[in-house]
Amino acid sequence: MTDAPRILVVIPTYDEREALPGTLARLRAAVPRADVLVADDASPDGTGRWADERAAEDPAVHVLHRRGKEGLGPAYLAGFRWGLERGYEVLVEMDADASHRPEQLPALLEAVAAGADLAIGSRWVRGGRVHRWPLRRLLLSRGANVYTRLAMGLPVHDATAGFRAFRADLLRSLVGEDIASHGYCFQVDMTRRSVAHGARIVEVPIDFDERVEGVSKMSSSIVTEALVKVTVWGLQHRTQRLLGRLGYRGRS
Ligand SMILES: Nc1nc2c(ncn2[C@@H]2O[C@H](COP(=O)(O)OP(=O)(O)OP(=O)(O)O)[C@@H](O)[C@H]2O)c(=O)[nH]1
Ligand SMILES: [Mg+2]
Repeated sequence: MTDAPRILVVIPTYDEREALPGTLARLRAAVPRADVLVADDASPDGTGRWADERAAEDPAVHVLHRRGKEGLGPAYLAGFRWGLERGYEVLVEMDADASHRPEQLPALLEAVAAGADLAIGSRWVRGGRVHRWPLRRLLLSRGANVYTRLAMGLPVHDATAGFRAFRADLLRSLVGEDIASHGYCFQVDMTRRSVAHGARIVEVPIDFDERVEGVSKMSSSIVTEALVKVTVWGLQHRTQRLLGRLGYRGRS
């Protein structure tokens, strides 16, 4: 990688007309050298149209229009493919709702520059904080991460985090795989696949802010998908470990 890698921040959006303008302005100010791709799922509130107008004014801003709401995972995968095809060397995930502070992106980029293949903006390492979250959300995130760690043995404290920077080489291997996760578990899926690839993963403490504009897309089906998949992956992980101990190495 060169001294100044080409950076693309992918922001998936669905009905973020209220939140996106502020997030984008902060991002462009915080890391002016990063390009931005808004991956919009045909938001009924006109987010995609607004992003087009913004892109016409600012050559660093791009928009990927998708046909309809398919969830976070497919929007990110499409955004990553778009970026990899265009030669970006570091690709970033960030929410539109300013829960991830653009001002903290440089810390993630520094971790990648220092050798990480994947830098995760983590709420659940020393120095990480969550602001203005109701107890219910705190328990859900904390519980999901403890369960994920125990079930799957992942060496990561915030496996559901959505503020991440990937080195392109790692991401190129991941997007070639069959990733079918839609909601939160997309993040867990990407984490476990990164671990399986032997990626160097660094967790960087961040401040996570509750959204103040727009509405959450969190739903019970997203939580259920995550619970079911993490349980299945956890069982697979344990079975493989057991078979390994018994001397079965599987096909290679
Ligand atoms: N393109 C696309 N983006 C989505 C979809 N669902 C959620 N997003 C975006 O993904 C990001 C995270 O979604 P949020 O609604 O903030 O979900 P969350 O952060 O888990 O929930 P809150 O903490 O309640 O905000 C936001 O930028 C959303 O607009 C989707 O189906 N398609
Ligand atoms: Mg959010």
